[in-house]
Amino acid sequence: RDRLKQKSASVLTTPTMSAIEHRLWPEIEKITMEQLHYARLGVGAGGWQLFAEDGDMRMYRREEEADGLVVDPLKACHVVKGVTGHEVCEIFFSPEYRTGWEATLEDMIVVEKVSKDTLIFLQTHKRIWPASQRDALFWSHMRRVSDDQDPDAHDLWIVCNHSTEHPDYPPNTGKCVRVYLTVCLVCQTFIDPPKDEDEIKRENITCKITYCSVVNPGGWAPASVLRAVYKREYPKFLKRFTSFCIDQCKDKPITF
Ligand code: 16C
Repeated sequence: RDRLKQKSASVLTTPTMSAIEHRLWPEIEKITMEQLHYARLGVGAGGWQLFAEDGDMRMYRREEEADGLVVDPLKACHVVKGVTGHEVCEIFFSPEYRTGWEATLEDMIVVEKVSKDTLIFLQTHKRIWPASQRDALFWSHMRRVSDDQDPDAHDLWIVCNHSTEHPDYPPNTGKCVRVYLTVCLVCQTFIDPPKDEDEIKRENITCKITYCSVVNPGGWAPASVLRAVYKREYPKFLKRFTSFCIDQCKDKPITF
């Protein structure tokens, strides 16, 4: 634990100055902290139903509708060996990796670079027949949070994505209907300590992942099709994303 704390001391513990000065900052701060709290609540209470299970991966959902549209919240947990929470969050956040793991993506641009830990993305996603194609405009914020809840005080990283507006990219003007999303990925690193004199190797590291998502389809989409699509696509996403992380990190020095 001390070694992990020492390793983490050099990394960012607070958001960068330019993010704090941005017009969206109060919202980014509020939603990110709310999402962290929500992710840590677990699935014991709150009516979560298990819908997918594979190895250490568990996926839960709650059936919910808003204005006749399916908005089922999703919560997933997974345990991945050989990568740190910082590495997993970096890969989820950084635009350079996205096409390597995001299978539903058709196109992506960075609309604004708020700071090195906060970006605004515009994405178009593959069309689901018979609904219209969807796009999403959202800020994405990544940070390390000191963990005062856990007596072991493990390293904790979060990426939070939340829909926003931008005057240059108004919704529903072209062929796409805009979806509205709140997503978070929370990662904790655990080290199974090797003998004192040994350095920490990838085989000694485990990353515990919690992924939460609520997506409002923004317009008509048949409920049965939508539920069938997310039951197939979310497990596919988490398996593909985590194996992509393992593959990206395996020959690189560990980033705590
Ligand atoms: O969190 C994930 N990815 C992040 C980075 O891209 C980010 C993006 C979230 C996108 C949310 C979904 C947008 C609509 C997708 C349309 C689905 C196309 C499926 C095509 C199948 C051939 O936070 C990982 C996201 C993993 C997404 C799994 C799929 C979720 C389906 C939800 C249904 C949305 C409504 C679509 C209405 C037609």
